[in-house]
Amino acid sequence: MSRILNVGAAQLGPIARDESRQVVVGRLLAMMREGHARGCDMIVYPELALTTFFPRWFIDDQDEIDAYFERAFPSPATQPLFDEAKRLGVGFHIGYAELVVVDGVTRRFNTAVIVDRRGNIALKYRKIHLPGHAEHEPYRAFQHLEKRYFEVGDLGFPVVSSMDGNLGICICNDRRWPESYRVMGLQDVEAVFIGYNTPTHNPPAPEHDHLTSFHNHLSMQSGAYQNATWVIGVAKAGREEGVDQLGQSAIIAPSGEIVAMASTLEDELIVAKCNLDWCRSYKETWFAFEKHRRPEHYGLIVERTGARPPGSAA
Ligand code: ING
Repeated sequence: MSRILNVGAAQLGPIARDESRQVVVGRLLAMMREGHARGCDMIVYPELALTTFFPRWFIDDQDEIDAYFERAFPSPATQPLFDEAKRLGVGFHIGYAELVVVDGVTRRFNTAVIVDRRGNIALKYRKIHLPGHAEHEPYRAFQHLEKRYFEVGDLGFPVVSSMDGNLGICICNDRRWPESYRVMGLQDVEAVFIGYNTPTHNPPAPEHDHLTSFHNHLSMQSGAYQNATWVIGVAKAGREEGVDQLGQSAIIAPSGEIVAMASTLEDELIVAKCNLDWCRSYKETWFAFEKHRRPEHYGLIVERTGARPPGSAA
């Protein structure tokens, strides 16, 4: 009997700066109900799915910044998501800005969780590859201040056995780094959920703008194929507070093939039947890690951070 995970990738259109969590949660619930009606077991929402993508602005008032964060999850505004998921018997993945006080120190992370069909948080992940910059850079048409507003995640890239499969998470820029997938691949991951907010213009490198979509799918399709896992990439899309963000949410098989893709820049649910057993034919042949990997030759990947040309001093 194959292990089938019926996945609904719930792409979000823009969220306005002043849009309340209650209104956003209403949008999320509508897609959860649609997904349930279409047979989904798991609904996948984007990165920072509860608010507008606030790192696009330089905000110097900490209270204003912290208003974008969740101090509890579920919180009163998000509890309806947990309640409805439990009532419908579906699981979901969602990204949010997490504020937590540990030993009297306030910590802030770009976080995502998987909630199982009983409403329990089965996995939490805190974004590790924070793109952008930490200081105000006025030359930019818009900022990308994730390095300012969030700490680097401290949970690694964990994989959990839940919903009858091995599930993992990474967030947005993480999907461009092969290490993210490989660490999960070495935990036998079978489905990776990835929310993203990706502007179609990158101020430091406008010459890449026309390749934003290609680089998005290239990264996720490679990660899927090279680690024999499903990858579900879900966008917050459209023109959000004047910034155009990529859509093209996609459900990608372990073969690297895109089996479903969004075609709008709005709230759009795309659904696919993910046969988790399809991973096996790759994990037991091309990517039988135990048989074929040679870690004794991979030392630089962990020992060295930045690239150094041949002959350069240590
Ligand atoms: N976003 C981008 C990503 O890697 C980025 C980073 C910033 C791309 C600016 C283009 C322009 O898809 C996030 N949130 O990591």
